[in-house]
Amino acid sequence: MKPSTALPLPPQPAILIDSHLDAAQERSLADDVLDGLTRPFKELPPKHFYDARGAELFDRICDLPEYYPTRAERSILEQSATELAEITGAVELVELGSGTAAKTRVLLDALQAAGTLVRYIPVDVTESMVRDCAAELTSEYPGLRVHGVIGDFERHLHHIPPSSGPRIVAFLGGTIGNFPPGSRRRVLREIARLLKPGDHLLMGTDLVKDPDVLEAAYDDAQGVTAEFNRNVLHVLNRELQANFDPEDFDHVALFDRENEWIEMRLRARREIHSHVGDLDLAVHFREGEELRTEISAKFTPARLEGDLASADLELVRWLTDADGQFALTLSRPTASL
Ligand code: AVJ
Repeated sequence: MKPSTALPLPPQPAILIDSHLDAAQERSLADDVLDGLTRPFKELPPKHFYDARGAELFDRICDLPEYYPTRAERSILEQSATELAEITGAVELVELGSGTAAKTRVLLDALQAAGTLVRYIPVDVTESMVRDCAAELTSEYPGLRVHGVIGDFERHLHHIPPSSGPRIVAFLGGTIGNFPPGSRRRVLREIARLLKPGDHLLMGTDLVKDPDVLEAAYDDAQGVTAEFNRNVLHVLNRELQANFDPEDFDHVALFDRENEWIEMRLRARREIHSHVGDLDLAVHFREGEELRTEISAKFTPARLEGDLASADLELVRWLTDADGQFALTLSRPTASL
């Protein structure tokens, strides 16, 4: 072989991590509490479930017999990963809300086998998750570069590094369903801005089905989801010096048939006078009064196509599991006229 005359390039570090968490993140909890707990119908956004304990409870939910979405989505990925790698030819995978990246490995394996994989870009608010998965994946996939972004996908998408070739942006698990319809379209439009021609969005969404099946998935027999729901009160107690007794609240999960979404609520078992220390805020619950903690929208193909179209995305593949419970969609920027 002819000796190269080019100067050796500085070695690319296998792992890069950017953190965008700052005081503004704590501010967001305080603002959401101030806003949400003083409304006529009390409400908190679901993103505050996920402290270390909440993330662990969510992992346990994923293993529950009643909670089918995780298993269904994984089975679709296992079925289709090779085809997805072929269609996209992706050199990099951006994953929004990457968590433990458990299902991600199925995709990385397929991209690795196709010989295109260069870089993985996990985006998550939980710093330890991003760092641990970067360390694990660089050792499991020799040559893989990981550029982790510690941040909130509602606020920090513009910090995602520019693409270095065909990219898949993955938004798995059905998390898009946490946004009510208007915000959902705004979030999708922002995500679509990460895509250039030739890039793809791979998104998981739970599907409309028998309400009994849906309600059981959010109200399991072991009470893990109830604990997950009450965890938001533990977060308020710790982060904002509140004095809620989580056991004063019942877990409620119901399917809203008109809106086709699951709602989780915490219902006061008795009249409650509590206090949020850091905000010097008095919070009153009547007996039976409810705090809405999550909506989880369930989709039909038509709803999903409408949402994608509003973000100038067109469907490339609609993939479901054998029981038709969950959908994984591959879409791409609509070719401009
Ligand atoms: C992580 C938002 C997809 O909505 O199914 C699980 C969260 N809440 N059980 C969902 C959740 C209750 C989950 N997502």
